[in-house]
Amino acid sequence: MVKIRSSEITPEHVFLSRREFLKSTGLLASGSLLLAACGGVSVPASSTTEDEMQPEASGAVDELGDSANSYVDITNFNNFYEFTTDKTAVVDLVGNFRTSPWQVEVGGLVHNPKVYDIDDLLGFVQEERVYRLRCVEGWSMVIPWNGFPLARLLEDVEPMADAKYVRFETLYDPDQMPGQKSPWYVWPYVEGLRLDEAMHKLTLMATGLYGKTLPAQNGAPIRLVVPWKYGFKSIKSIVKIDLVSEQPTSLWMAAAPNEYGFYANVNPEVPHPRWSQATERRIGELGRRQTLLFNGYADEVAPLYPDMSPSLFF
Ligand SMILES: Nc1nc2c(c(=O)[nH]1)N[C@H]1C(S)=C(S)[C@@H](COP(=O)(O)O)O[C@H]1N2
Ligand SMILES: [Mo]
Repeated sequence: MVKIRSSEITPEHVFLSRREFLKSTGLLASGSLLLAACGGVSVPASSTTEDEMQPEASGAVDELGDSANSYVDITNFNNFYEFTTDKTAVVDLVGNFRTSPWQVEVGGLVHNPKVYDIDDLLGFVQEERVYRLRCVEGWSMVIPWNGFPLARLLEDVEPMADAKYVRFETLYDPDQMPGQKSPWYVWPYVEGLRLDEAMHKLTLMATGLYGKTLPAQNGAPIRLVVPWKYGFKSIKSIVKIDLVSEQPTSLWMAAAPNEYGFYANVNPEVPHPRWSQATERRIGELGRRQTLLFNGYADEVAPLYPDMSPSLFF
């Protein structure tokens, strides 16, 4: 598995720990140096060999020609704060997570509210989508998901005319998800999309990866994938989906409103308040690559955003 020095990644949660520390030491103003110091620094040799980095299903590439990350990479380096904020330890904590039975309740402003068993959702025609995932922390992967367009599910429940947004909720079960005992966040994890974003053909409900059942650490049994937005929008282990008239408040908006907004569309020219978004570290690669507008999906999604207002990019 690819070893990543923690100094190369700025965790989304540092504002709750390191930030308080920096404030108290008067170092906050130079906080951006934390990441800047990592750029261009050579990466020490690790035990990873080229062989280990080959994707498991050979030939999985995204539409830009980039190879998929390996199954090992994708399942051993995760953000799933319900378990832990330590990306390399999530995999060790999900062993007893129960993903069956599982139901997803879809309601709110719809004509046809329904409670779906996971098997009902696996009954939607499943496709493979090889997508880039760009975390706001500055790392990325290419992941071959299996799943179905969220649009199919929304069509099934028939949104009402006044439904403007979709609100998603992760399971709340602190006994199974020890991270939910952390007082720093308002649980459960919540995310949201505008209805037209949710209906977009790229917006996926993922139920698997590499043709296998979705691993718990990647959001089993079903999670959202919105490839042109920062990874935190792609909410895991969903139990509830509501069509609503007002813009939902996500977990990250509530935790740090000055750092995380509703849209979170990827834009290399709009820095996070504490670090640049111009480049990213593709897991498994040395050095950094340029981040692309809308994470490389501008041709598909630009029509959603005719005004390109700054509020779309944080
Ligand atoms: N419920 C929930 N969903 C979540 C997260 C989380 O902590 N909890 N982390 C998000 C973040 S920050 C990222 S980058 C992606 C990571 O997905 P992966 O672990 O499958 O690569 O999941 C997102 N979805
Ligand atoms: Mo992330």
